[in-house]
Amino acid sequence: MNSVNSRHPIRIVSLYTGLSPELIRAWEKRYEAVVPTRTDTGRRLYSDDDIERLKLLKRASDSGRRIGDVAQLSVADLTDLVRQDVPVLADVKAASTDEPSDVVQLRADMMAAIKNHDPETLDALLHRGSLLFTTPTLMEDVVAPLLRDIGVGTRDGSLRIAQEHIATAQIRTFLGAMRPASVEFQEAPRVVITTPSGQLHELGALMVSVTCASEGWVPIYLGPNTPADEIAAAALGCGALAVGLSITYPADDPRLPGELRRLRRQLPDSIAVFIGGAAVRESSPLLDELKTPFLRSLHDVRDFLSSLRASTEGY
Ligand code: B12
Repeated sequence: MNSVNSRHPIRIVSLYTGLSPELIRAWEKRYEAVVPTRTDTGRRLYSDDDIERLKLLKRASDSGRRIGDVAQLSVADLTDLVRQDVPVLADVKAASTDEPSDVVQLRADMMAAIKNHDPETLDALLHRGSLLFTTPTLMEDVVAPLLRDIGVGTRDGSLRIAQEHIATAQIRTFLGAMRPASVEFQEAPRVVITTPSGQLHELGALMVSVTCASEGWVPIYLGPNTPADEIAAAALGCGALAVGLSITYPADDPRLPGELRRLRRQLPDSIAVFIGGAAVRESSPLLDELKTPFLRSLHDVRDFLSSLRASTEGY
């Protein structure tokens, strides 16, 4: 490796790749996936090639590859593998609902901790998840299904409200602490994230924030239940390129269409608005009217942000 070219500290690498610093260090320690040069004081410095390699490893891991199986492949072999995996993965997902056993086990352990009224163990398991999986996988395959199971549990009586509250509070704290990686990076594009007035469920919005940060954006998180005028003022005030909204419940709030229209009216066309969440339907005339794409999942957020970035940066 060319040491002159090794100039990126781990926080910046985390920003570019969407991998947490902990996961990058764990992949180095366990598999020597990428071994950076060190400064005289022992700080890690990564080259552009290292970043490229880590991005490919992340794609392979997102496709379900075990990192130990791919860590030693050359960049050319990794590129081929990642290309092959895209159609294969789509077929596998269409054909089967089987989940990897480590995901299922982690969720089961988390649910056991919740049933034991044990937020510390839940927190430790969430951190373990952040070392095992990339951010979108942790959100889509672990945290979101866990929250759905919690919702089912409180409905069928297998979980008490207090257990749901323990879980929600811990997950909220965990997600809130996952976002700072990009905040120091002044040139990164900004995205304002919130839920509109009347929408009190905020974990979807927090997951969108974490996903944006893992894609190299700086999320400006406003918390839940924000009036349209305030969202618009925040977006204009911080020079955001986009506003992301999460809508969970209620789906039929009569104030909501007016709020969304009011927001869109106050923003210039250069600021994109994207909306998602359990209460948003694909063929909604309101989305068409607002010229807002329907995004189903956090994976869609990633694709949306990269196309937005490409269109605004002209590459
Ligand atoms: C935690 C929780 C609460 C907490 C919220 C705390 C907080 N700080 O957010 C509290 C206790 C306050 C609460 C209150 C209530 N809740 Co509640 N709650 C939940 C629970 C368990 C999790 C919600 C959550 O955060 N889900 C996780 C998110 C991440 O899931 P999601 O919205 O599906 O998001 C996914 C996608 O949609 C997408 N996504 C989300 N946002 C976005 C945004 C973009 C841009 C994109 C692209 C994608 C995207 O990504 C996620 C991952 O795949 C759900 C159960 C469930 N099934 O979700 C019930 C649930 C949402 N609650 C429900 C209800 C009924 C209530 C109450 C009315 C209960 C009551 N009787 O008081 C109140 C209503 C409060 C109010 N006025 O709004 C119902 C809603 C039923 C419905 N849809 O009609 C649910 C589904 C539980 C159930 N009964 O099955 N709740």
